[in-house]
Amino acid sequence: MSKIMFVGDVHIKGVAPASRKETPEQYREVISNKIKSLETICERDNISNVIFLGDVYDNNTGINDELESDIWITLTDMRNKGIGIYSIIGNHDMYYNNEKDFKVTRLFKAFLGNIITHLDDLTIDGVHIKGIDFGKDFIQEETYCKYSIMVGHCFYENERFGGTGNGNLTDDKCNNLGYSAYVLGHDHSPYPTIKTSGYTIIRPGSLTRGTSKTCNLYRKINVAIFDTETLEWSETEVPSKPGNEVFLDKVIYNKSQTDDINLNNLIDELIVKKNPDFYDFLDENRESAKERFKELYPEIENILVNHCEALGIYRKVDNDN
Ligand SMILES: [Mn+2]
Repeated sequence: MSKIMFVGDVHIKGVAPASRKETPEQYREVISNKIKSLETICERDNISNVIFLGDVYDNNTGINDELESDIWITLTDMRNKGIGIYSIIGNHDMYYNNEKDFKVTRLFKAFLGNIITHLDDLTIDGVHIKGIDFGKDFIQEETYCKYSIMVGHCFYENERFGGTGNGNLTDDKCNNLGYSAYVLGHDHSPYPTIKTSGYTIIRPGSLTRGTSKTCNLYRKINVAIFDTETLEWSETEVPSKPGNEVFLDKVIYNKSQTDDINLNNLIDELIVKKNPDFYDFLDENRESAKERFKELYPEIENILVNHCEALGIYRKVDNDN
């Protein structure tokens, strides 16, 4: 019998998100140390498998080679100690959500190099675990294991903020699919465990804090732990600095001003209608928006772009080469 750790979006990238204080070098150290913390927790708590919930990498923003090597060193060390490392594919593990080019991504190389195993079907101590990559059809549970877990990269009951189709798991779908538990990445906010008579929903939240939205200012970083013997879920904290030490002061200090921006209206106009020209709009209005929002602007653009990307709306890129 053993314990399995589930880790939310890591978003490995070469530079800090706009809202954070760190220099690129410092931020890379933060990420590298987070992965090392996972190793420490696995050893301390006798955890034999780690499953990433997708968006291990943030391919769109650029990754530093040295950082990637540091992470591979830690993950290889874990594998050498007998710890299994698995992941599904998130939208940011691809370039601009483009499945066709998955072969050039960091996660593909990690799969190929046997650093991370692509999670498809896995059975540990009689517990069936099914991985569903971003955007793929959910697959009905058909094994007769004592407990079954679907691992997905999608929202849960979040139609209001753009979760549609395979991007949104609903209670109806959970009932029909028939798993004992659903563990989801993609949504970076952590949520309390939801337990119905039929199933359990686990959303640990992202391992890194990309935006200084209120929940990130105050939250702790957790990973979810499943015990294959007791079939119980728990949370374990991953060491992190308090929000006010990692986010830029001006962002925190001016927090109340961001309330005036009315993101809901912006989102209604720009995103729910799935305006394909969102990025044109952003580019055309950047200068006037900077004048209006001053030093808050990078954070605002960050939130909007993250939101669009979470919904699968990406900046068009030239695919000539
Ligand atoms: Mn995602």
